[in-house]
This record gives sequence, C-alpha cells and structure tokens, in this order.
Amino acid sequence: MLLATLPAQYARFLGTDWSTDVEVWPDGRAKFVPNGLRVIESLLLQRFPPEDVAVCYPDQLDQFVGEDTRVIGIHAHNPLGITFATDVYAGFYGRECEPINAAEFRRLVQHPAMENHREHLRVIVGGPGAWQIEHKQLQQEWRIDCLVIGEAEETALDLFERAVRGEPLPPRVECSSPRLESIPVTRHRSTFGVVEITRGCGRGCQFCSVALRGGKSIPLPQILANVRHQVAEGADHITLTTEDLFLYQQGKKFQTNRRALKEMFEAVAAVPGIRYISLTHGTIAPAVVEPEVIEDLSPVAVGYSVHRHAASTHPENRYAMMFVGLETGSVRLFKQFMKGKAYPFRPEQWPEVVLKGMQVMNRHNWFPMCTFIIGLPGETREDTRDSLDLLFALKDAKWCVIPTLFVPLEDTRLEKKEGARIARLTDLQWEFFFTCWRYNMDFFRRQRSVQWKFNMGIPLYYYTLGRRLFGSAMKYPLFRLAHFPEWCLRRKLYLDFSGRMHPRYQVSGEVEIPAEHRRPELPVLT
Ligand code: B12
Ligand code: SF4
Repeated sequence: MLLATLPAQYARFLGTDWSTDVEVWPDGRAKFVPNGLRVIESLLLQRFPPEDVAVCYPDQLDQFVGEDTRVIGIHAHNPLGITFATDVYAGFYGRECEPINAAEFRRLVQHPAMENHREHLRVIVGGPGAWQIEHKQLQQEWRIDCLVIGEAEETALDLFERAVRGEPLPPRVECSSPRLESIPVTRHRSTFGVVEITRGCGRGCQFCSVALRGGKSIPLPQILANVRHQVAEGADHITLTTEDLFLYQQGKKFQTNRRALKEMFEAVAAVPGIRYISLTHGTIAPAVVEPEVIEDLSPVAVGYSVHRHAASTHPENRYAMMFVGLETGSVRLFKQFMKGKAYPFRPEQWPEVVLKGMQVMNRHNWFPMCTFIIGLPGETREDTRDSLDLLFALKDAKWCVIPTLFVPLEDTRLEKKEGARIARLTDLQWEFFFTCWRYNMDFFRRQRSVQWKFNMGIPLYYYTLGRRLFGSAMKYPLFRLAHFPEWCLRRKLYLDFSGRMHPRYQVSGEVEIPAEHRRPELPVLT
C-alpha cells in the first residue's frame, strides 16, 4: 500500500525493484492476483475451457497474447493513483510527480503484446479504480474498448462473449450490485489470500464508493471453499475481506452476530495449512456496543496475526490489525457526511465512541490502523481543531493513524465536490497531518540511529523543497515530526505536548446507547 504512494521517477532510488519481482507458475501464469480478478476468472471458467483463459502479470503478457487472443481484461485497483493517500504522498516530491501505480498501469495498457494484436482483440478494464480512467479522459488514448464500473458478476461474462464473437462493445458499462448467488467461488489464489466474507455496507457515508454496494454476507461453505482453494495453491495466510467485519451475518440494524462471526473465524483457522489470518476493515461502534465481540474473536484475530509489537501483551507479542475509518473529530462534519458510522450512538457521541472503542480494542491487543480525512467539503478551522482535540486524546493509544486528503470518488454523493489539495492545506491541517505521523513514528520506531537521520533530514527537506512547494504553513508541524522540543513549538502550534494541555475528551466508563436505538435483547453467545 505504501508502495502505491511513491513517485515513479524516484522509485529506483528507493529500492523498489522487488515490487515487480513476481511469482509465476512454470507455464507463466500468475500465482496470485487481486481477488476481484479471480472473481472474473471464475465467471469466465463457467463458460470457457480452462485452456482458453489465462491470468497473468504484465511481464508475462507476451507468453499469452497471440493470434488467437480475442479479449484482454484488466483489473484496475488504483490505475492513476488518484485515491486517498496515493497522490498526496507522491506530491511531497514535487507537483509533477506521478505515483508508481500510475506509471505501472500506463506501461501495462501500452504493452507491445497488446499493441501488436490490436486488430483482433478487445480490451476491457474493470475494478474498483476503473472510474479514474474515465475521470482523466484516458479511455480513448489508451484504446480501451469497454470500461466496466462497479461489481461485474452479472455483466462480465456477456461482455467477454460479445468480444470473443467480434461484436462491438459499449464504451462504458455501469453494473448494479449482483444477487448473492451470482458471486462465484474463486478457483485460484489471490494476493494476501484475500477471501471475501461480506460485500457492501449500509451505513451510507457520503464519501465512500462501497457504500452503494448492496450488503450481503458470503455463505460460510463458500468462504471455506475459497480458503481451501488458496491453501491448495500454497497460501498459509488468509485475509478476511469486508467493508465492515461486524456486518457478517448481521441482524437487524447492524446488530453484530457474535455467534456467526466466532464460528466463521474458528472454521477458517481450522482449515489445515492456515497459519495466519488478517483482517481488513471494521467500524468502531460495534466494539463499544458489545466489547465481548472483540474478546470472542481475539484468539483467532490476535493468535493468528502476522503482526508483532512489543506493546502487545500477547505471549508472542502478536496484535490484530484492522482498518478503521475514524475520518473526523468534528461532530458537525460527522453529522453531515457519515452519521451512520456511529449507529446506534448519536453523532454527538462520536468522540466518546472513538475513545471507548480504542480502549476496548487495545485491551485485547487490537491495534487498529485508522484513517482520518482532511479537507472534507466545507471544513472550517473549528472542525480541524475538533479533530486535533480528538487526536490529542488518543496520544497514548496503540494504533497507526493515516491522515488522507478528501478525494471526491466517482459514484459517491460527494463526487461533484472539490477535492482537498495538499498545496492548500492550512497550518492546522498540516499540524493534524504531521502529528499523526509523529505518533506513528514513535509507536513503530525500531532503530534510534535511523530516527536521528530522519530528524535531521526534515529541516533539510523543508528549506530545500518543502517551503517552495507548500509554503511556511507546514514548517512547525513538520518540525514536530522531526522531534523538535515541544517547548519551542508550543506557541506556534495548537496542540501542546509539553504537559500543560489537558485533553478535551477522556474515555468514559460507559457510552450510553440512546433510548430510541436500544435493542430489546442482544444475542447471547452460548
Ligand atoms: C483487498 C484490498 C486491497 C489489497 C489488494 C490485494 C488483493 N488481493 O486484492 C491491498 C492491501 C494490496 C490494497 C491496496 C490498495 N487499495 Co485496496 N482494497 C482492498 C479491498 C478491501 C477488497 C478488494 C476486494 O477483494 N473486493 C472484492 C472484489 C470482488 O471486488 P472488486 O475488487 O471491486 O472486483 C469487482 C469489480 O471491481 C469488478 N472487477 C474487478 N476486476 C475486474 C476486471 C475486469 C476485466 C472486469 C470486467 C471487472 C473487474 O468485478 C469484481 C466483482 O464484482 C477493497 C475494498 C472492497 N471491499 O472492495 C479496497 C479498495 C479497492 N482499495 C482501495 C485503495 C484506495 C487502495 C490503495 C490505493 C490504498 C493506498 N492508498 O495505498 C492501495 C493500492 C494498491 C495498489 N498497488 O494498487 C479503494 C479503492 C478506491 C477507489 N474506488 O478508487 C478500496 C475500494 C477501499 C476503499 N473503500 O477505499 N487493497
Ligand atoms: S462505514 Fe465504511 S464502508 Fe460503510 S459506508 Fe462508511 S466508509 Fe463506507
């Protein structure tokens, strides 16, 4: 993920050659690829014989594209690097820097193997980032016959068949959410052993592209079949993929189904050959509603985790990592753009929910990776201060915090809004940004010698490049990242870590669920 944020033109100086070092089977097929592509492959295998379908990396295209090839399907996760985080971090190296993702994708679509056989083949591009190509109006230049936007289970097969018959394709197809039974069992291994457990989310955050996907849970037998297919091809690591872990087999109104979750975790862990299990996303409110769910899942989530940290109390120092979107500390913005995230709590309770949820997770050795969005539409200085206050209250948490800039993703309710620009960040937003990274640096720092070099490099960066690119608003926040003593930053920054400032928020004993949202009875795990 960090790789995606590097600028292509400097990548070779940053030692990233390993990233194109791919693993292939003796015949040149890819050993593992993104799960979405495996789904498309499974659909094709329902209609075409296995010898007619090949899944490969760009470097092996020559081996598979020839006179008989009729269609090439490309998975686009982040083809132009214009999602959260990616272009922000590449921007630090200069305005014209293109993220490595974008350069690699261009190399792929302009591959000679495709150029040489253009006359008899069609190119179809799909995946979560396909919209970016349309957004940057590159479809024609890259000679992409059809862009597929959204979930393609009920659309892809028909398009590929039309391409094979040599029929013209629509330039753009927008898909709707498939029925559960249309999602096929995947036949081969995916990167990081990604196995979907749910799809969609009904919480309705206005900036989120998956919010519009219809919610469903993949049946346990299908999950286990997918896990076994991964293991059969050498995987010992499964990533349970979901927009929100706690939606798995959920009850009414986001009621967490502890029993089903525990059963699923244990069943996956029991598949012979599995050594590691990772999680993707989850919301924080369920951990506050029922802290027991974190306790129930910890033997697998922590016990099978690949991550280790000295701050973990697990006998082997393992900790569970899950992506949690906290997004803002401003109740005003929260109410406006993402109030469903806190349910069953009220938006006004968001800071309390975050602090309590973090306490529950940390207690069980879950160290979440949390995102915040800077520059949501209409964000005022007061809103940024609110986020800083929440960040301050989390200063002793065990976590990783990733500040991102607002990107108006296509197919979201905010798609027409203006995105945040790194060059226009205010001093407070810079403070938020670099305080997050200071936390991460301190929590994950391994070698002190490396830290010193980094600290000294920061002023150098500021005076040679940073100041010119982003102005003086970044200066003192950046110096905090470089561990300048807090007493000399106190008067320049909003947060004061010198010990004189008291957090505006504190963890409460219990966060009360509003009466109107209380459920008659929560399920009891027997
Ligand atoms: C797993 C995952 C990863 C893994 C990928 C490994 C893997 N094996 O897939 C890792 C951790 C590497 C990763 C990294 C990143 N990810 Co990611 N990732 C996901 C996640 C959680 C699940 C993907 C998945 O399997 N979904 C289920 C499958 C079935 O859905 P799908 O991939 O969309 O595929 C469907 C369609 O897109 C389409 N389709 C897919 N491929 C093709 C190909 C053709 C030819 C056709 C016709 C159709 C088609 O059909 C499929 C079936 O419906 C999603 C969130 C989500 N739940 O989708 C985010 C998500 C896709 N990632 C996202 C982002 C932003 C990133 C990063 C850029 C993060 C970063 N800033 O660093 C990086 C980029 C990585 C890179 N190098 O390009 C965003 C994309 C936002 C956007 N719309 O542009 C998402 C949506 C998360 C989010 N809500 O923000 N990611
Ligand atoms: S809770 Fe997460 S997945 Fe669901 S709509 Fe909000 S941001 Fe999207």
